[in-house]
Order: sequence, then C-alpha cells, then structure tokens
Amino acid sequence: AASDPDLVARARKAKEALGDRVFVLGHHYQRDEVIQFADVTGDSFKLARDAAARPEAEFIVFCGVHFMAESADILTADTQKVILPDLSAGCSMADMARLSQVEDAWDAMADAGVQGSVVPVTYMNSSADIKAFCGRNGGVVCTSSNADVALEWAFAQKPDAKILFLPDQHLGRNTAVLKMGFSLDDCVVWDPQKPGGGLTAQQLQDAKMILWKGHCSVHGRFSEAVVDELRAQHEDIKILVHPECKHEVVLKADLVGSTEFIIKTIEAAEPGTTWAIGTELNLVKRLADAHPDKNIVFLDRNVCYCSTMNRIDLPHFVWAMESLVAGQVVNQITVDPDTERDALVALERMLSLPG
Ligand code: CIZ
Ligand code: SF4
Repeated sequence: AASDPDLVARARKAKEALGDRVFVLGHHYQRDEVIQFADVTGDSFKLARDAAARPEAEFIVFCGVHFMAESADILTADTQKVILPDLSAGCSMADMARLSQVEDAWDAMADAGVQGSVVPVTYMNSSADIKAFCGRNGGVVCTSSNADVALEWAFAQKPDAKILFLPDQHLGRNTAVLKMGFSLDDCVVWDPQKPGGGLTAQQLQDAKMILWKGHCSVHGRFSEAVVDELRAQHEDIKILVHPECKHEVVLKADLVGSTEFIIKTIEAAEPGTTWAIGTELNLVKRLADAHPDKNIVFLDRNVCYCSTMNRIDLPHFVWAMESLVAGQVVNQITVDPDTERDALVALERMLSLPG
C-alpha cells in the first residue's frame, strides 16, 4: 500500500528539522513506508555498528525490534538516546530465553557436573540480560554471519568444551552440523518448559551442543514441502534461505546465509535467473522490486511478515520524530549499567573475533 502522503510530508519535515541531531536506522525487515526514511539499512549487527559510528547524533531512532535498540544503546555513548518508535516491537525468539530460565539451566548444568566445561554463546537476537549472562560466564555473542567463527572460538576456550547456544536452536544446529562437522547426535535441545530442560545428566554430559529451545516464528514456517513444490514448478530455481530456518529446509536449499548475504547474492545473480527466498517478506518484496530482471519468489504459500517488525509503521515513526522535534524524548530504550557492562564484554569478544 502507498504511504499516506500527509504522513510522508510530516516525517520528512520532522527529519529536516532535526538534521544531524537524529540518525535513523532501518532494519531490512522494516516496511517500505518506514525504510524510505532510514539513513542506513542493515541487519542487526551492521546497524549496531553503524549506530556506534555516529557519536554526534543525539538521537538514534531505531526502526527495528527491542533487542536491536538495546544493542545500539550498549554500543553507543551514554549521551546518545536510542528511540524505538513502538515499544511493543519485541521479538518472539528473544522472548523465548528469559534470564531466570537460563540461570536455572546453568544450575542444572552444575548439578550434572558439566557447568565448568560449558561456554554460553548467544545469538544477537536475545535480550541484553542474556548477552550480559554470556559476558559474565566466559561466553560470546554471535550473528548469523559469524556463528561458525564464534563457535570455533568457544570450543577453543576449554578442554572438553561444550556450547550452550541461545536462543535459536535452528541457527545453532545448522551451524554445528553444516559448518563445523558435528552430527545431529552431538546436539541436544534444552526445553525451558520442562523440568531439567527435559534432559538427563547423561545427555548433558554426552552433548557437544546444548541448543536452547527457541526459534523464529517467521523463519520457522518455511517447509520442505514448498521447496519440493517450487523445484517441481521451476526447473532451474535456486533456493536461498536464512539459517534461522529449520535444519531440514536448510538441507534442501542451495544457499544459506544472513540477510546481508541474501541481498548480496541477489545483487550478484544473473538476469533471468529464478530464486525462491526464505526470509522475512518485506525484504523479499523489496528485492523483487529492485531486481525486475530476476524472477524472485517467496518461499511460502502464505504471507509471512514479522508481526513485531511491522509494528513500526509510519504513524509511529512520525509520532516519535515529531515528539523529538517538540523536545520530548519518547520511547527511549536504556539498558541498566551493570547489564550494559557485562553485555559489552560479550559483544566486544564477538567484535574481536577473526574475520
Ligand atoms: O531474523 C532476524 O530478526 C534477523 C535476521 C535479524 C538480523 O538482522 O540479524
Ligand atoms: Fe524475531 Fe524472527 Fe521477527 Fe527476527 S524475524 S525479529 S527473529 S520474530
């Protein structure tokens, strides 16, 4: 749908009025109506780094979800204010790992006699307090582009190291099995809804990868059946998916990688080629619009936007921007100093990884 012209004009005016005082970040999964006002676009990792590279901006308006705004707050100066235009823009995956649940799991690992060898690794898509837990306990943050390097680092930290991977079981499993050569039998799933995670002490002792039972509600919907169907319909189709997809789907794909990888792959693709993409729909539609010479289809029969990404719409963006113009700082995301200090340890370990 076209954006409301009145709201577009108001957004433009507010942005002009704020000038260099504001820096607008737009995640690849944001709506077109919002992304048009972004100073930079990117995945969560690139946006966190871009935010840190603009120390002169008083306000960082983060068009994305809550954990991303937290990371921006952690990585920027205390004088900079990070604004999330709608506070209900969370992430169902990040919500699947709460600190109290992770601490219970950590205690159970002590009871099973394995805690001393466990290195916690959390995906960027987690709350600041989970990143802080990793920072306090010798662990690291990773993204979908460096998960293999982060796992290699983690395995090198201790003799007999095993990994507690939070909160996305699919990224953890796909990386361990497809990039590091582990078998599915080396991986167990910790279910926070079950006593003892649903695992015996023996299972914890034998595992190399303890995967937290979390997943992305958007990427988890792509199925093997649709991959088969599309292959039957288009002879030369290439299937390109994000590693948050289920292992069975990734096994059937031609290429797997982060959103930045997906974008670069499509940009480099030959005209006339056909692609089915398994990631969030706003990005897939934008890629299809930007590359009319390539045949780009969505890897699902149904629409599948990230509902929380979509909460950031033009009305919320205009409200946040006009509030800033009026001198009112709304929806500021702040991470408390202790959490920030420990989360920064885990983030800086990631930033110093090779590659
Ligand atoms: O699924 C997401 O939310 C992703 C891929 C985030 C990001 O940019 O890493
Ligand atoms: Fe969270 Fe998935 Fe939405 Fe990303 S796409 S913000 S992981 S629910």
